Amino acid sequence: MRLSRYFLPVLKETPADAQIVSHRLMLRAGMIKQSSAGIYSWLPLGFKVLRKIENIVHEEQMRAGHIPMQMPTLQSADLWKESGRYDAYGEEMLRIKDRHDRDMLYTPTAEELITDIFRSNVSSYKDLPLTMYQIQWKFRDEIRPRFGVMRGREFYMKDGYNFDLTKEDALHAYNRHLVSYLRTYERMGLQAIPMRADGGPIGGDYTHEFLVLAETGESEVFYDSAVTDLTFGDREIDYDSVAQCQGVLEEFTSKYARTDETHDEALFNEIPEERRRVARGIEVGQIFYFGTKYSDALGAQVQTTEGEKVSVHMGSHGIGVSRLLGAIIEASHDDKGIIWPEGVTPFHAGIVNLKQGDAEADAACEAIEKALVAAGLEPLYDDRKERAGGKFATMDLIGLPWRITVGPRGLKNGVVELTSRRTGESEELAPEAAVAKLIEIYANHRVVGL
Ligand code: 5CA
Repeated sequence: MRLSRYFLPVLKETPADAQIVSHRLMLRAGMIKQSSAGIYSWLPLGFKVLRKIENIVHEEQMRAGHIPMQMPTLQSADLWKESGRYDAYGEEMLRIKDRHDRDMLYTPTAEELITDIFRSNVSSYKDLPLTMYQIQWKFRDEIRPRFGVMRGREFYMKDGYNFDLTKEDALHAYNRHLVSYLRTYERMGLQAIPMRADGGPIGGDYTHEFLVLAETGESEVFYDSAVTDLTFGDREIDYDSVAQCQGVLEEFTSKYARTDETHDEALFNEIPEERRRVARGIEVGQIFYFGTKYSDALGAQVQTTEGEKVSVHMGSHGIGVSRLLGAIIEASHDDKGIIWPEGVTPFHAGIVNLKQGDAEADAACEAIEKALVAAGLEPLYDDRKERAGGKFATMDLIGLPWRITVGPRGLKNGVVELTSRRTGESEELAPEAAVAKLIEIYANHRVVGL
C-alpha cells in the first residue's frame, strides 16, 4: 500500500473528549470515527486490525474443533419471551418494532437463537458433542458508553456455544475454551489472566473472565502475583484429551485470581503478603458453564443410549473482538503512539523514503516493497513528498513494529536502516538483508489480512 493513495486521516491535536490513551490513539491514528454515542465507523487502518484479530480468533477456535457459523443481528423477541430473558434483560436490550408491529431486538448475545437451531435439528446423543460459534456485531444499550471501543453500544464479539450430553462433557468444552483463549490472547501479544467471576445476565456460577491488567481497566481485580508468571507458550495440546485440557485449567486457575464480584478477603489473606496484588483489568473474554438453564427453558433435549430424553448441558463463551483493539493499545504504547505486536499489526513494516523524487531512493523503496509483497507481507510505503520528521511521526503514531528507512546517503554505501518501533534500535543492512530479516521475524506471525 502506498500512503499517498491510502485513507489515513491522522489527527495532529489530541481529542479532548477521549479519556484514556487507547481511545485517544485510535482517534489520532485515524482508526475509528464515532458516528453516535458508543457506535463507530471502522476506518481502513482500524478495520485492518479488527480483521487480523478476528482471524486469529477464527484460527484458534477452529484449531480447538469449534465450528464457525453466523446468526443475524436482528432477532424476533419470541424466543426471548420463551426463555424469560425478554423481560429479565432490562434496559440494555435495544427493542425494535417492525412494520407489522412485531417485537424485534438487536442481539446482545445469542443463547436463545442457537438453542432454537439446535432443538430443531438435533435429537440424539450421537450428534454430540457440538460446539458452534460466530463472530458477529452485538448491541447493548450501555448506560455509559465510554473509552471508545472498550465499552461501545455496538461491538464485535465472538460468541460460542457448546452442547453436551453430560456435565462432565460440558466441563471439557469449558476447559477447551479456556485453553484456546490462552493461545488466542498470547498470539495477540497479550497476557490475559483467567479469574473467577460472576455469571451476570448470562447465568451460571461456573465462569471465568479473562483480564488484561491495565490501570485504565474498568474491573477491580485481586490476585496472587504468581499467576503473572504463567504462559501457555508454544506447547502442543490435544484438544480431545480431557486430562490435558483439565491440566491446563488447573495450572492457570489454582492460584487466587478473582474479580471484585467474587473476591473473598479471607482467602486472599492466605496468600503471602508480598504476593498479594490489587489492581485493575480489562475484561477481554468470559466463559460460562450454565448447565441446562436454556435447554430446559427451550426444550432442547436429546435421546440417550437408553432411549431416555434429557436436556443438554450447555455453556457459552465470549471474546470481545473490538474491545481487544483498545486492550492491546493500553498494554502496548508509548508517548509517540501505538506499538502493535507483530501478530496483529495492520501493516508488517513501514517504508520511509527520505527523498521522494530521487530516482535511486524511489527505485530502492519500490524494490523493497515488491520483495516484501512477494513474500506475502504487507508494507506501507510512505511515498509522500513530506519532511522526514513528519513521516517518522506518522509511522510512530500508527505503530508499525518495523520501519525501513531509505535515503540517498545510505544507498551510496549500499545500506538502508531497519528500526524496531518497540526498542527504537536501528541497524544498517543491505536492502535484501532487511527484507530477509523481516521475513524471518514474521515467520511465526502469519495471519491473513485485508
Ligand atoms: N453470551 C456470553 C458469552 S458468548 C456473553 O455475552 N458474554 S459477555 O457478556 O461476557 O460478553 C463477552 C465479551 O464481550 C466480554 O468479555 C467483553 O470483552 C465484550 N463486551 C461486553 N460488553 C461490551 C461492550 N459494551 N463493548 C465492547 N465489548 C464488550
